[in-house]
Amino acid sequence: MRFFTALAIAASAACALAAEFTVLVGKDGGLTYEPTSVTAKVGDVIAFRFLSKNHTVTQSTFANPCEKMTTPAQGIDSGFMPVAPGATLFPQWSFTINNASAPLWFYCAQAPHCQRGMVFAINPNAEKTFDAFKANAAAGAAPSASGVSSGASPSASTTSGTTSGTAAGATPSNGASTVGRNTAGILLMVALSFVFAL
Ligand SMILES: *[C@@H]1O[C@H](CO)[C@@H](O)[C@H](O)[C@H]1NC(C)=O
Ligand SMILES: *[C@@H]1O[C@H](CO)[C@@H](O)[C@H](O)[C@H]1NC(C)=O
Ligand SMILES: [Cu+2]
Repeated sequence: MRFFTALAIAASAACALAAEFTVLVGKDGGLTYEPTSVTAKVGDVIAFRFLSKNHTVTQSTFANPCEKMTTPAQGIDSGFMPVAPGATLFPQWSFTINNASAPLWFYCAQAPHCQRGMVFAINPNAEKTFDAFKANAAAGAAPSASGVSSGASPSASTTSGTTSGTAAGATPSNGASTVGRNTAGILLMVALSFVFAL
């Protein structure tokens, strides 16, 4: 009983502190992620909203910006998210940060968007900066950095855009879903707290 109460409090606290970042993909038809990087902590959700064309959010390493990460683990990948011209519903894909110490690197796999600078970073640092990553992408250059494996540990997991915890992948949802999901999450936490407190 005491354990469950503590658990409920911890769950509520984690929930209250977790932030959600919304990243706009292809805003105004551009080859862009907006913002280009975020600083996130464990539990934060990074939600990508695909606004145009046919882009992806694909995890790479710092050293090889335009290639999907395969080691030390398979990178996560939204897959292609086509958006018809004039669409009013936009696909959304998100995942949760589970290690804020590891910078995470992403690009669009629709050639040649990555080489044109369509890259994104989570928690870049002084040693591995977003600008260096982007320059590397543009150059299509072979890696010069040595710390590949340390920066490339798989520290994000994919989840659907709902609180039901369905398997990884892309869950098309409309533009208003962010608010709905947050509200649902809070309600779920409140419900869990209640159950645990009993
Ligand atoms: C999106 O791009 C991929 C890769 O180029 C392609 O295979 C797919 O057919 C495209 N989807 C649409 C709907 O254009
Ligand atoms: C988090 O990432 C850092 C940097 O890559 C790594 O040293 C550390 O072991 C990771 N922690 C966990 C719990 O995976
Ligand atoms: Cu793209």
